[in-house]
Amino acid sequence: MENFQDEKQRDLSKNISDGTDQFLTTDQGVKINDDNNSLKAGERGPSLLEDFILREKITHFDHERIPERIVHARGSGAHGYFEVTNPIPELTKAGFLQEMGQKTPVFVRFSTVAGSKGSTDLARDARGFAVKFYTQEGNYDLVANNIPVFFIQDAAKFPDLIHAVKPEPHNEMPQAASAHDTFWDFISLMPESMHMIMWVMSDRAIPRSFRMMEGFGVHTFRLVNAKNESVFVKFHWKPKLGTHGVAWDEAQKISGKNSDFHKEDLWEAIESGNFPEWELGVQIIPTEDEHKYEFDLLDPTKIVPEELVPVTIIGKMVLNKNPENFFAETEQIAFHPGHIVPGIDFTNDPLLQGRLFSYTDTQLSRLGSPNFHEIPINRSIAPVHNNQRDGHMRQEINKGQVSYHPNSLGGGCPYQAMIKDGGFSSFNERVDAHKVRERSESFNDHFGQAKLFFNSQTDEEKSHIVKALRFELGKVKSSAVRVRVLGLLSQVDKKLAEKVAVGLGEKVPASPETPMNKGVSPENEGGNQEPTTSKQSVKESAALSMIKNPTNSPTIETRKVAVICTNGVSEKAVNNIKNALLKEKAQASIIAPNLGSISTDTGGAITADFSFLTASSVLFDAIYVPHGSDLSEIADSGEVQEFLNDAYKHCKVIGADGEASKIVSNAPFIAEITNFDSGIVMTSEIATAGFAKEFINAMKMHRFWQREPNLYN
Ligand code: HDD
Repeated sequence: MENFQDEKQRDLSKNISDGTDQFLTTDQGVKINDDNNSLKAGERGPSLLEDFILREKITHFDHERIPERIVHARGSGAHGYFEVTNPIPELTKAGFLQEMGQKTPVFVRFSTVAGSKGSTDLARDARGFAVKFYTQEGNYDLVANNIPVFFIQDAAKFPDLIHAVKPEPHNEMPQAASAHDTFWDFISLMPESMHMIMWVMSDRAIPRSFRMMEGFGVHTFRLVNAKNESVFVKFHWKPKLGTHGVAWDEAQKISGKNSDFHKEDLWEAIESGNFPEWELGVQIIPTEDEHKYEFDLLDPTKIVPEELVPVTIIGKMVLNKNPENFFAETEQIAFHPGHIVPGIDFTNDPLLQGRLFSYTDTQLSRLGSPNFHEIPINRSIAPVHNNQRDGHMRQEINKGQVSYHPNSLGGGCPYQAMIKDGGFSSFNERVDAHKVRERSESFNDHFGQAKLFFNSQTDEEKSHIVKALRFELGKVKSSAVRVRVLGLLSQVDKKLAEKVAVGLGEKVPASPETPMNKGVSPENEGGNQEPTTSKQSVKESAALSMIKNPTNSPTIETRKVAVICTNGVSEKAVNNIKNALLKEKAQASIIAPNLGSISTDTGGAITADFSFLTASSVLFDAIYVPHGSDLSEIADSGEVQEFLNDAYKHCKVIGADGEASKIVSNAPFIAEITNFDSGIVMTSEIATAGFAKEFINAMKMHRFWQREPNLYN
């Protein structure tokens, strides 16, 4: 079909309702004459039951809420398209991956995991990265996270994991936080979680933006080609803007200043035409290599290091349209790892197998009916015909006498599709085994890749992990739990455990306490579940570090700079930086003591975007104080000091030129700094191109983490 990219928008347009220039009506289409007063017996009398307008309005209101998702309740969504840049027909028959330049509409929902719908975007947490591809062969969902591994190996533990991380049941605290006893109690007894723990304690768990996150399908899936040959595959999304995080202190402050920080960032980027973009990569593992590695491909707590199997880019995804309506689209979208199309198939990963049950099941209580596939955002673009019938809120009007197969009365319709006609057939993997409630011994290495991850981090990143663990475990009241976790950490890296222990005032146990000799289920009679650490064939992997990540290209596209201005500011200096930033597709916002206009040195006026009351350093990537801005005019408030102080503390670029450079250098805490790093850009000259260039080059470094004391040293 021509321009298939827009097919989902055409499909959705059938349901879009626009009240512009229309009368207000009841749900039955009756025009309403008075929407302000209920019907009463006399103007001061009681309301009348017969007031169908009042009853309808209030009844609808009373039932507006639906249950939030049990996990991933808080999300932000966007429309876009996926484009093939490197077709792989030799590997898969999936129709949407066959031709160069082929475009498929998508809807993406990003989410936090643990928090409620109204919680903060900046919680320390994994992020959901779920993509629905509306392909011509039906919907394909890649229900991914921004972390390539998971806490647990078997879906049987998922309810326990989520119960442990959610607010504690007796007092419903804390919200959107893993820093509490039940979470760490569970983790301390689940050595298999150690690899994922390393990731969630890293800055991956506090992204700068959804647009600056990687995405991972986690499980090993299968691709199947037209000859019914299969390979294993791991999916990767690589963001065009690089993978970046914020500082933990900053994350906590953002949560107070703007808990919609990520939601707003995504929305504004799309509204301003800065369409977020990711490449889709695949790691292909031939079937014969299934047992080649020191880890099991079916174990979702393991990655396949890129050094062993490189990532091949096959396409890109661009998000170019915000939803019309949050509830109708972002809230009602229903993802499911079981929504696959011919050419893609599952593996026996026990976590994936359990997910295949859970997702449809949860929609039944969340969306209330097996007809959730008919909701516009969930509706397939490919035609849907089957003998599923009726149920709450059924939209489709199925014609005819028959609703069963096989039938003769309906001419055998709808009929089954041959494989050559695109009929789905599962990959005919041979399975010959005893029924057992056991875990494979090949899943026992719980520390090898946790070590690999930790060893792949820079010193600054290791220090952040120490700090995160000190924070998280520092909130845990039970000393026994803290010590058990230290025992597990010591299996990953002894020094890491010791450094964390210092912050907790605890001692690392000489030998790990409970779980080491017992495994996941001590009572289990079958199988050896003794945790092990396999020798890793890859010792370090740059792709695991956000700082060393080879895909991070130096760009400041869409980054935000706070330009601090007071009356008398140099117009030339402001325009110099604004224009230079614009060329790099970054943005400058004017922050002033008050909203309204500021007079410039040339008698002109600049409009303030924010006042100090409505802005904060944590909402920006860098700060610039232009020549002519007289901070002493506003210094009393302490707000400017806080602005600069936070920017420094969060390792951001601070720039000032002309007279402002003297004022900033003399600011109390900056005056104490003995060694300026290249993130502090000061010059006594005014508005030079060289200054703007230096400022922008510093911003391209993202952060100057070396400013912080290193807790791992
Ligand atoms: Fe899940 C939602 C990702 C394991 C059960 N999951 C959900 C979403 C994402 C993931 C991104 C939000 C989708 C949306 O935006 O609507 N989940 C994952 C990943 C996992 C994973 C990457 C491990 C590799 N999940 C997992 C397990 C189970 C579930 C093991 C259950 C056995 N997940 C659910 C769920 C949710 C869900 C309860 C809640 C809302 C929903 O499905 O639609 O069924």
